[in-house]
Amino acid sequence: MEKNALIIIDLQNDFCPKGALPVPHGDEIISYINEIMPSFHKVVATQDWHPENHISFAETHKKNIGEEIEINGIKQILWPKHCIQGSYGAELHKDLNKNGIDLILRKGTSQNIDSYSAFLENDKKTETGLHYWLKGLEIQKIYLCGLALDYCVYYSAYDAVKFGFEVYVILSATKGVDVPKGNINKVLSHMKSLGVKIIEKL
Ligand code: VGL
Ligand code: ZN
Repeated sequence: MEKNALIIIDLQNDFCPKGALPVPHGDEIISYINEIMPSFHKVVATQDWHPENHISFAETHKKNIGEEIEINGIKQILWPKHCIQGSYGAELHKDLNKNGIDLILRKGTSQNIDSYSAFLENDKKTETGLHYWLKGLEIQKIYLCGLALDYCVYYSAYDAVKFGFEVYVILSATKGVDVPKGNINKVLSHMKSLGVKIIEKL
């Protein structure tokens, strides 16, 4: 039988309502995620985990939130400070069932490069190592959920396809920010064109 894994992207306080970079209704997917966890051979949770003066923070550059800059040829949207290493905002949401998680992977830990994807940093070269772990366990199908659909979930799906996994995105277990407006529909069509299977529920 083919082995599958659930990858829960960035279900952290800062991406939930009242957080520093809130995804609308981000916390409403948690109970469903807890419910489906037992259906997978392995469950991975990622944590966006940035140093204080991370390159992705508007404050680091004394620029405005939402501006886009280019550093070493890599486009970077500037975000409010979020998911600072060791902070409350960086913790996984308290309602997420931690006992069901096999691996917690931290990303975006280097000062000078962001990492939306759970697989590759934003230079599209530096590996997090997650694909080795999954391949080492002979996992072929991966199911993505979590926050935010049009950023970290999307980039993770993109790379997962490139690494040769069969990739699913579970819509009722993810929420997006839709920034800029229309972004969610744009990434959904792009993922479909890449062969990602967009499903409503498990
Ligand atoms: C994310 C923006 C900045 C995400 C992380 O988890 O989608 N978005 N850092
Ligand atoms: Zn981030």
